[in-house]
Amino acid sequence: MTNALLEDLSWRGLIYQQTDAEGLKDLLNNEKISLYCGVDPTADSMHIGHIVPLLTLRRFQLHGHRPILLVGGATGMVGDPSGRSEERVLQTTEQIDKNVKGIKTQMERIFDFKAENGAQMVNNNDWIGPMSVIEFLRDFGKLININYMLGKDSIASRLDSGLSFTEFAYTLIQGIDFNHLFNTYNCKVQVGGSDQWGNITTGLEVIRKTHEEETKAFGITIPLVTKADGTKFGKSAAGAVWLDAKKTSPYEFYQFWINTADADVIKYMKIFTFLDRSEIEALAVTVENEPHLRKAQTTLAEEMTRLIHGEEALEQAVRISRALFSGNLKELTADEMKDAFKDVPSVEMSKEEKGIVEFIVEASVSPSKRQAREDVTNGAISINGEKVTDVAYVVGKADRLEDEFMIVRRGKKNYKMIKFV
Ligand code: 545
Repeated sequence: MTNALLEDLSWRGLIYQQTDAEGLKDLLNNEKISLYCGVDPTADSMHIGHIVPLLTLRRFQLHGHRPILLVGGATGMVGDPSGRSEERVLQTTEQIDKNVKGIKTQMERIFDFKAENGAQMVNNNDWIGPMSVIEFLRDFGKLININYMLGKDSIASRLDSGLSFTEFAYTLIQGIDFNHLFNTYNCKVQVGGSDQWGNITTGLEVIRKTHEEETKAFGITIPLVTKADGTKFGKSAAGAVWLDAKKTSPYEFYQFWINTADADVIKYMKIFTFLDRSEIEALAVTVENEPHLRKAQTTLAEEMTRLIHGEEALEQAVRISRALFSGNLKELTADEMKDAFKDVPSVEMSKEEKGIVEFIVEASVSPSKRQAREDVTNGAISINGEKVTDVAYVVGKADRLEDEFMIVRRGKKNYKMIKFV
């Protein structure tokens, strides 16, 4: 027998390792389960790499299973050594509390909390926090052999470069979590990125040692998202692509997906969107036959921006993109312009009134007065999307947006942001 959900996950390339593929298939064919994934509050926002396991949990939810979303209020205070070559700096409890809030809000967007199989949010500080050292060592430490722990990648790879006892103990705390959720919610599966394999299997070890022979739990890991050209996934010119709109605006977020290479776009649609197989396969044909239309990229950008930022933010992102493409800036608000031109070169200038020719030379828009005069008369210069063709024009207060900035364009695509000080 096959299982539709697992077949879909494997078609999407979402399965890297499984602890017991046959056993999991039987389980999913026989019952609706609870399953979990954890996120540590090491930052106040997730970036797009972090959400792949959560989106996978959402796929389980769409098939009737119940997702449990764990925020690591306790584990965040310790620090997971998995996938890291250096010891972490401890965070303050205030910082962690703030981060927990940010992450919870972002998780809430992705799931349904009201359905019969509504998502459940938990914080491991609720059961790890009150645990005493003696309880930790006697009830759990005793179950795990040091030799077993030394075999874990996250630990073995750090033995030479250095690993504190604190980070060494991390995997056992995550193991206790899985056991706790197994006991409390009958949670039978943990999902995580490939770096989480060691922590997930520690949990299975704790469950196995504290339960009867036939009790069974499972682990699945998801591969790291890669790019066809070998560069790191999830980075834009400005750095990581965050879910927090204050760190990565919806317009930048939208542009990130729009700029996906043809060689990657179908893979990303499978990993990140909830479009079904036939829709994605139809888009794959357009990438082959009419790549210049960038239909798949547009759909990917729309789906992702709508999911993370909502319909209104998506519409705004599309409006900014269109205005920039057509050069018709007049339809944008001052805020939208600021957002759209965040990455264009900028110069600082004084608020003193100046003739247009002098102004664009000082702003380094045109290289010389002679060229500047020619640019203006030829209609090559515009201010905030409005052509200026009169060499006698005086640039002043009326040209400043919010009395603060201005967008000057020379030719088709050369934009400059002027900031007034
Ligand atoms: C803690 C307690 C549990 C179960 C899991 C955890 C967290 C886990 C971990 N996960 C990573 C993480 O990154 C910080 C996010 C910053 C906002 O450290 N020990 O929390 C990442 N995770 C998602 C994927 C991951 C992983 O959130 O699993 O592989 C990245 O893709 O690194 O009981």
